[in-house]
Amino acid sequence: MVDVPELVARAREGRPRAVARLISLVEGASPQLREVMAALAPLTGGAYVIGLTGSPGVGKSTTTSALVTAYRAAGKRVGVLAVDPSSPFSGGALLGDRVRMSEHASDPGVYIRSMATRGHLGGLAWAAPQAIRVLDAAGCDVILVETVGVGQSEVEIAAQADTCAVLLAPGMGDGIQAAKAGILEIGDIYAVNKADRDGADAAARELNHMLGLGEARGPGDWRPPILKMVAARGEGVDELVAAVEKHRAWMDEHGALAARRVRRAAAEIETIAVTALRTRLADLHGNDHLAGLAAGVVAGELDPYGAADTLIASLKDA
Ligand SMILES: Nc1nc2c(ncn2[C@@H]2O[C@H](COP(=O)(O)OP(=O)(O)OP(=O)(O)O)[C@@H](O)[C@H]2O)c(=O)[nH]1
Ligand SMILES: [Mg+2]
Repeated sequence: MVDVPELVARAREGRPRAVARLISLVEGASPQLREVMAALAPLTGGAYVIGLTGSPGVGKSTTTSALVTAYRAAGKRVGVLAVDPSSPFSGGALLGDRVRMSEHASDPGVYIRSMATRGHLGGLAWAAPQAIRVLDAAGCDVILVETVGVGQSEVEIAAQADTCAVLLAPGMGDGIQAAKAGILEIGDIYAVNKADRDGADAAARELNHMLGLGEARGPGDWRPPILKMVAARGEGVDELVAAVEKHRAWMDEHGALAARRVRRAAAEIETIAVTALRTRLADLHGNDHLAGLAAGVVAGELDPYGAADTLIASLKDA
């Protein structure tokens, strides 16, 4: 058993091991999480969450690392949550990201953590917001969430950030891939990275065209800018930081930040509730009540809707 108040107090002091421990509790779906989240709740809300998404290999981690450098130079404490769709739910840093982030490894003002999507009942949609809460409560001013733009929950996590940056790179069909993945609807900022390669201008034009097609904006609406970057050389990163600032200011002015955070919390609550219900339903598998209802449906004595209603009603007393 973990001494939660003690651990939270240490995390609040910015001790990296306490922060890591709390995120491990999230990853392990610890029964103590309820207590952890109750203790963290009054400490959250101070961090600004920036989502970065895009196709595999467009330069998200390189950009994230460059953003860390920029925000550190501005004296901010920074948290990084890198979400990886393929690796096991290990909690360790990914090899490639470890290399790209290595310059920040010894900086006590930076927390870097990677999480994988598999291996948990509620999945990433359940775990990521809670990991963000830990980083927020630990005093991070800025939290960068890198998710690869494939898969619904990865895309959603980026979309639920305060500001969502979508990265593309020049190359055949990247824009089309982005459209397929649904990431052309979610960007508050678009950046064509690897602008040192041929085709960056064409990619930016294509993107501009594709964004224009779906446009139904009013005069006061936010217009997502399209930037060009060479993240590997840090070029265009200041412009990205400036665009985030501008988006933030726009949201403040329009009450959009509060609305977005309410939407994010609603999604978080819903995921926790649905996961809890699914766990309870799974516990019913093979139990006599469900078996009895199923037998009734097979025999034609019950219809499946009526049986499901009975099952849901029984959860209330369970
Ligand atoms: N030429 C060029 N290469 C870049 C640039 N930015 C990143 N790269 C390279 O592109 C490769 C992928 O970069 P990452 O930052 O790991 O990309 P990612 O989007 O995080 O990749 P995944 O997390 O695997 O989806 C690396 O070899 C980088 O060095 C750039 O501006 N120009
Ligand atoms: Mg990466």
